[in-house]
Amino acid sequence: MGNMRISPLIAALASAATVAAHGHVDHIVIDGVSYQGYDPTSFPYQANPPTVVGWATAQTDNGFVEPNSFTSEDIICHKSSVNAGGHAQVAAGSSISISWNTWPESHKGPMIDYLAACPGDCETADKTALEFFKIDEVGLIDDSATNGFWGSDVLIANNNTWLVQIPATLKAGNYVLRHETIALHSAGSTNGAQAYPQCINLEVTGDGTDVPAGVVATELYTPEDPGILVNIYTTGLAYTIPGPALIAGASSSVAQSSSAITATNAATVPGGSAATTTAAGTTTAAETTAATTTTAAATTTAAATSQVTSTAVVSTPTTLATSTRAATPTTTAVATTAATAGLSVQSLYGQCGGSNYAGPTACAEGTCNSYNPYYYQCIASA
Ligand SMILES: [Cu+2]
Repeated sequence: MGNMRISPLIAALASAATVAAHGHVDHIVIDGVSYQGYDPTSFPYQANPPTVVGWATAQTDNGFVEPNSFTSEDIICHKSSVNAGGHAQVAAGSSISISWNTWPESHKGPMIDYLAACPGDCETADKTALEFFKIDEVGLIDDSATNGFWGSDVLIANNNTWLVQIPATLKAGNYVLRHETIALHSAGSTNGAQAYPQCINLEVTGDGTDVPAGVVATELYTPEDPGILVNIYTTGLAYTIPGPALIAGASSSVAQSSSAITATNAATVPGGSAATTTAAGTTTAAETTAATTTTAAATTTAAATSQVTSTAVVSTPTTLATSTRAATPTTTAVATTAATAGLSVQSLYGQCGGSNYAGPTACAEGTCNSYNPYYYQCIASA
């Protein structure tokens, strides 16, 4: 298909037909331990939904927040969000695997993660006062792919899972992780972008001292930001990821891979001890079965009866690209072999070199330009 572009109209029709395929964060995995997320499509209908690490929302259709609502509370942690009743513990410097139940390929856009420190427990924090700082962002990676190869495409290629690293120097304490994709398939029209923020409560441990400055979520974006009002169906797009700059020292993303689940925990409630020892959530089951998921009260009957459907968590690392304007080479990825496999010559705007890159280094058109040690790209000759 080469550089053929799908028109916004066709894309809009396609999205209308696939509304049911929108997704949400089903679970997260920290050091092999899975914690259930908030399921907006089922929990609101349950008399006693489980206490989870994900914030509750009222978007039972897996919907989105439109740009006209970017200054409303809905943009904080999604529509009518309510603080999660529990949290998960994570060491500063560790990575969290955020697993969506599904995501439609047509809904291309950036993947962005923020943290905000809670003054006390995040379970009772005032969401309107949370000040978010950005800890990772991946936007348009390869414009030469049809309609571009985006952060959302990396998510999909990695089993609908996104890996984010908690900054190693972060001060210990309670934080809200705001994980988000912004679908841009209709963003060429005013109020056409779709934000899908979801929040998770974390208790970060460690001996760091950094608490980066942030902004309240209602000031993150405007409907006219170049990364919000943007036609992605053009060639040569230089995409600007919306929101504040990454915090100092952060790389745009860590290498994406999925995490095998070896245990399942319930969320820890405030005042409770670590989840691994709380009675309510005793670690159970799973026993390294990759397909195990997240029932809060994972019972020993598990496997056969638990929601075997949702995950497909595997430990096979993917080799997808993430962009790299990184200060810390050790945590950056690159690769792109998936996007370029099978090609002996790279196309215009495709990657043509960089550490860990295994794809073609010759450009079919233009010349191979080195932007940094991790990313070379075929660009039009001057
Ligand atoms: Cu949609």
